[in-house]
Amino acid sequence: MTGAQMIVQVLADEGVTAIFGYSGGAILPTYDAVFLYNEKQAAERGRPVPLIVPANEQGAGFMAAGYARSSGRVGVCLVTSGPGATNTVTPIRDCMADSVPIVVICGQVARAAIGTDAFQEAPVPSLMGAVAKHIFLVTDPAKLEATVRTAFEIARTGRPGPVVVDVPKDVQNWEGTFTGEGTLPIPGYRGRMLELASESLSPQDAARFFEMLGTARRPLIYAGGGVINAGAAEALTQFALTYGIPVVTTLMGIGAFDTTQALSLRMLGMHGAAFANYALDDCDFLIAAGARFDDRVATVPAKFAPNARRIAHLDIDRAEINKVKRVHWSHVGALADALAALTAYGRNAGFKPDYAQWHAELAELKQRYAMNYDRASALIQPHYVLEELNRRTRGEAIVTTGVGQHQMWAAQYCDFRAPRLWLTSGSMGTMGFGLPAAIGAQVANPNRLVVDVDGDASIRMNIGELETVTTYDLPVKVVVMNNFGDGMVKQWQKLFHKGRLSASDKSLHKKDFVKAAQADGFKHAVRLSRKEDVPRVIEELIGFPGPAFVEVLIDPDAGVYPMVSPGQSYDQMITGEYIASRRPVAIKTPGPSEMF
Ligand SMILES: Cc1ncc(C[n+]2csc(CCOP(=O)(O)OP(=O)(O)O)c2C)c(N)n1
Ligand SMILES: [Mg+2]
Repeated sequence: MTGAQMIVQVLADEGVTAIFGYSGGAILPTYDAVFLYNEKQAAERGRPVPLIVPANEQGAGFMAAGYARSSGRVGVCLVTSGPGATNTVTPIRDCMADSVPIVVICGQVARAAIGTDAFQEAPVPSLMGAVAKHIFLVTDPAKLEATVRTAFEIARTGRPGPVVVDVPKDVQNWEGTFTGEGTLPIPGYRGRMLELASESLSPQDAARFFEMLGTARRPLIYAGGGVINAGAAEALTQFALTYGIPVVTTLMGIGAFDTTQALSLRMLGMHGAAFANYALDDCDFLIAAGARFDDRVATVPAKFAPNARRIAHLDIDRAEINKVKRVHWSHVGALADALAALTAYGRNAGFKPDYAQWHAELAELKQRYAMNYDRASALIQPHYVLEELNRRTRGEAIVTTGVGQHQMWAAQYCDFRAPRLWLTSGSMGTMGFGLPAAIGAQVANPNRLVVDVDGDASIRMNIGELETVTTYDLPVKVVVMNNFGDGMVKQWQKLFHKGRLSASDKSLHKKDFVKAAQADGFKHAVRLSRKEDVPRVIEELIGFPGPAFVEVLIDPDAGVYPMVSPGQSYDQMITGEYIASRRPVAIKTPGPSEMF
């Protein structure tokens, strides 16, 4: 086999069902090998591995990410050297920051040309080394097969993340024997993984945990994306339901616990529900699971969970323990096992807490500080559109987003009954994520409803991928919330820059989104501009049997509330005009060091 054929065979052996990528000189041998592999599969009625070609490699990276986030399987991206590779830097960093497993295979110039500023040469190892979980430059062709296999192992194990394999063109053209097995010796990493696997929660640790839980009156689970990545949503749900412990999630943790459950308090943080943030303020025992106290949640670590006498933290990554907030109990290891062990320990010990008082307090918080918006407005409020969408999807659709206000409204107003349905760029907050992520998710889940709730500015970033949707006839539904600009930026400018809308207003921009979608082959592309049409237009969008697009002209001044400003504590949360507040607060302008 050639090196290129070995790469493709390992991808097939790893169960890869789609490759997202764009060809070019330095990766031509591997694209040819994909062609030959698929031709053979077709002839033998085997399983071809379809290639999905984006408009831009950034799109391919986010497609691989959408595939991985929605399925839990490793996404694969195949690109050429130089500009092909550098176009994937943003999705690679995005995957790293949100712990998403992808493998990116880049062509590289031939070994002899490396370092000569050859045509389409880029220093991929040093560029990607700074943003990926791991990077391999394959200089010894005899190690190519094992390297690609090892890339998958590293991407999916421990805290998942992106792995890059940089393969010089002459290594792809090299011929050798495919062994069908074997990985690289990576004793340090593998040793840590073995150690993690052996770290089961001891009865002593469980006993200490239940001592704390036993004295708590207001326990609260704070669940992050790690719960989803670890496949621990079911174990978390069992744990919460067994003892009646309410759950708040981070943006990344949405779906780790069914948002329609009575014990769900939805999302906390900068734009979390007021009742979630107040519950966090009130809790006396905080149980953090697969969450990392990031600055959009623990804005001021010292004032985060001020009444929690104890904090427990479960995570796969030891580096997260005590990183931001000092905790009193921690467990590093596989989350599902640890949560199941806690559930079992308490059951065996006959632990039957009574949190009725806490539940009553929370029910009141939920009612008094419920999400709300300007329902009487003649303009289309984005929240209303999302409520109508949610009525039809019933928490079972995959929803992707861009970044900005529309992302936060979707997080606040859509239900998610299971993990891996809510796909958003959390840590990096990358505009342009929504559309390609929806494509990847639809490829991984051909029979699911996939909706991209996007912003007018975010979708512009990867708008070329509209054509990718129709090229592959993917029934993705796109909802663009058009507020004629960078709404989230405008919101900050109104709050903190005296309303000077520097470079964020797009009301004079000329794009006709409907025509753009039509030009890219959408058979269903409409503009929604009247409030009374919202239910019908959403119904028609969801019901359309193929790619469908709607541009919604929303109230350009709609704001995202609640909002915890940088440098503020949860009790200083601004809830806006339509959500009640425990104590109405004047807006404080953050100092320069606190911005973003
Ligand atoms: C690639 C990238 N560039 C810049 C930003 C900074 N930013 C955050 S939100 C936002 C505005 C997004 O506008 P839009 O997509 O229309 O969403 P809206 O807030 O209007 O709903 C910007 C510019 C970003 N998050 N990502
Ligand atoms: Mg906008």
